[in-house]
Amino acid sequence: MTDFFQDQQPLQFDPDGSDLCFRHYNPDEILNGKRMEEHLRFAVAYWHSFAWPGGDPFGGETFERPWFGDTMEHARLKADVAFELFDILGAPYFCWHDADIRPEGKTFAQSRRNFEEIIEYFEGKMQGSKARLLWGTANMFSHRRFMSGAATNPDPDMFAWSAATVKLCLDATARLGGQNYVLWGGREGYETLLNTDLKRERKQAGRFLQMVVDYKHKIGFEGAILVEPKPQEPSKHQYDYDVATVYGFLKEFGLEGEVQMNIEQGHAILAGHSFEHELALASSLGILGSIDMNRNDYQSGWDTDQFPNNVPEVALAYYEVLKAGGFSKGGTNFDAKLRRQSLDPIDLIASHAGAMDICARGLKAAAAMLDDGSLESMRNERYAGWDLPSSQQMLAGDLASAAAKVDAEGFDPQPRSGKQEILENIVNRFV
Ligand code: XLS
Ligand code: NI
Ligand code: NI
Repeated sequence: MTDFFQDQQPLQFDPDGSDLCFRHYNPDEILNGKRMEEHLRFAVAYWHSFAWPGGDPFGGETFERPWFGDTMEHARLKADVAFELFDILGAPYFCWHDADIRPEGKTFAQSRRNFEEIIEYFEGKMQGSKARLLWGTANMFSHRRFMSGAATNPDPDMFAWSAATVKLCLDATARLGGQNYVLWGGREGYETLLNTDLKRERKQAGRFLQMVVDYKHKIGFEGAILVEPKPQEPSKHQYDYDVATVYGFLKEFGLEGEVQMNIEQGHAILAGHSFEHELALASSLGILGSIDMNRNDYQSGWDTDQFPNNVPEVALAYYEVLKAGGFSKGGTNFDAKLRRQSLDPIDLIASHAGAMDICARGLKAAAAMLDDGSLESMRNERYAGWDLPSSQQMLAGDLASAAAKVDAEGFDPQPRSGKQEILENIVNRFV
């Protein structure tokens, strides 16, 4: 036991309780036949909560954590505190990058030894905790060696380095029983087209992902491989721009049945979409895997990674998740960080607890909307004409036979209301 959280006891569900408790998140409450904990599958993100020092483009570290430093002792202390937070929150999952959990070595071999030692330490910690691994991933964007990309690097040696890194992280994810493995290509993009060969870089990225999928099958990893789209930041342009773009890429490389999406709220906003747009599209394409829950500041235009606090937005997101049948391997990862003035250990607990409550409220609203059925019945009614056998015949036929319909006597399609305001009023009854 460390003294970081000063004996803070696990948070309880208590709708009328004091400051530190859950008022809405009741893991055991049944919604649509499933416990709330199993619907939401919350994960704590190691990088924001334990590795991020509180810097911004104008200033450095504000957090002075006792585990900041580059020794294995620091890394173990970090893990001790992390598991204490998972237990205080009752978080069923956590997520990491290799670079969050181990000190960087002087060589690849040294980094690998550090990493494997920590993975073993995690195995021990997981025996005494209910926290499981939602996903692992490789940080192939922070170190300067990745500045020109990982798999898309103009230097083939960096492709090899990236292959070794992902292999290591995928092996560790499998060893810890991870539910998914995520690839987010922070540097897989360009800063200027003047030095970039788009055709080569796309092919390298496609081959790399095929190799990752082959390796997953080779080692018998049962988790899902997820790509996380983002349009820009840190690169000026990132290749995995949004769900639609990634789907086209997966099709080109024959991976659409193998790879799903990890969709992040803030990235959807950066791409000019709503979160529910990205979720609905992924669900309609059969590639909805998992979500990174956070929010951006709508005025600032970059990935501010704040904890969620908008119930109506979160409700519409979970509505799409529920309609898609809920998460199977995926979950709700808080890819969110404290504000840099939030220095106290209690801020780390309160931020997650509040976010878990917001998600619980959103999920309850979503389940109630689905249960009520008005939205779905109005949507179905709007398309009812397409359920007629003659309409389906038209779809199966050719252009000339579709065109022939208009020759029937009195054929005169009438516009009908889209009922947007009525639908919005319905949503507002639930959120
Ligand atoms: C950054 C991404 C990153 C991924 C994991 O914007 O959200 O944190 O989720 O590499
Ligand atoms: Ni992000
Ligand atoms: Ni993310």
